[in-house]
Amino acid sequence: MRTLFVVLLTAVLSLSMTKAPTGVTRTFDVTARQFSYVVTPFPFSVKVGDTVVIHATSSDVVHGLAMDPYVPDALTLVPGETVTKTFVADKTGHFTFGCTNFCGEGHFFMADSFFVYSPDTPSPAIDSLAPMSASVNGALIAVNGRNFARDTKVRIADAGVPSAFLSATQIYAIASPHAPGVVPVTVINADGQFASANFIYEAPPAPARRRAVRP
Ligand SMILES: [Cu+2]
Repeated sequence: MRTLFVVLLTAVLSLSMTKAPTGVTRTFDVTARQFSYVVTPFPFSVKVGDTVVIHATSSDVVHGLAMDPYVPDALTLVPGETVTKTFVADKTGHFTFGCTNFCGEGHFFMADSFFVYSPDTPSPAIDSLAPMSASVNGALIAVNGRNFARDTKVRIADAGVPSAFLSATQIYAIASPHAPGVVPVTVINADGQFASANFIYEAPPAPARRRAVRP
């Protein structure tokens, strides 16, 4: 009994000295195509200690995927097949992954980024958008919030947009023309932490119908 207790105590002590796993699992789909990767959900970033599950495939030719140190043995991505890789993101940083299977003339530029952030670094937050909606022609939007930085990037409707950093609490971004609907506005800091808010593209008013005039 005492031995068991000592073993348990040792286990607890050694756990507390390493980066405690968060117990959170984050799953991402990665699709390779000539000559880039599409990652959903985006951004491809997790908190240190999270377990990461990648389901990877290709939509055209055979590609590869390797990332130091998390995917040391390159995955081979064959169209129509999905490979799964699971790891614990136990180091913070910005990690580059790239194609390891020659896939055409853009092969050597086929790379993307993965971020592991520390919960000790302040996360960006969005408090409001002004305006909160616009016509389908787009608009200049003030994104009001906290912990923005000069290298904070803005995405609207899942595409990067031009933006101007004014202060830690305000960034201007350009919402380009878009079909009517609700789209996410996402701010992403350099360490991969992000925040989103909804923006509305309003449908143009329906042409006024003539009312039947009763005699
Ligand atoms: Cu490739």
